[in-house]
Amino acid sequence: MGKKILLTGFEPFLGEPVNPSQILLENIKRDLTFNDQVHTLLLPVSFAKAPRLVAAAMAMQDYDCVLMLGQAGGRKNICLERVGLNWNETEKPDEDGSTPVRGTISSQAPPALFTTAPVEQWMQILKEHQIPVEISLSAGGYVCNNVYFKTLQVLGSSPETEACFIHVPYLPEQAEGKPDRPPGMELETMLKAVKLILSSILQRS
Ligand code: PCA
Repeated sequence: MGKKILLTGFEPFLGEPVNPSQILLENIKRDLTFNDQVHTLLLPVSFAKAPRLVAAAMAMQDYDCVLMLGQAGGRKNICLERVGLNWNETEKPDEDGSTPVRGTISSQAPPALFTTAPVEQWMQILKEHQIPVEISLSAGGYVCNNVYFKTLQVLGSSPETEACFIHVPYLPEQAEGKPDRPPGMELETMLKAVKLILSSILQRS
């Protein structure tokens, strides 16, 4: 039986017209190479809804990997997130208008959960293709980290599934209008990175 991957991305948030992770998701969804084996799921930027939608998708099907994409404006590289922190810390509301209280996500869980995905190997593959990439030790304190942590928590009971969060920079057109001139990355480069990682997972025996 072929491997199955759940690929998630996010809707735009905090006034941005687009979210590169949504565009990446739509491109993969249209790509016949991945059609059968990669299921896509678009998430709202909501502390309440996003983790539940991922957990519900995981309960419907056994996935070999849950790969989550999100935008991290200001970063310059593709960031392979190693850690989901058991902590919410943000002053920015989500798209439901809700701002979580600063503090632990789950009192019964450890302070951090680590990915079991082979992020060093993925970094190497991307570097071989001259794609700017790094392993990051923080997915932030907002919705992405929250979903990542909760997904790793769900997976605690099924170690045969791996999960990893990948943050991507702004697209050049998002970066352009901003006063602090944050870095941008071409969609083509991001898409190549995601495809290389998907292919690497699907080819693994
Ligand atoms: N990035 C945000 C939430 C949605 C997204 O794409 C984050 O890094 O938390």
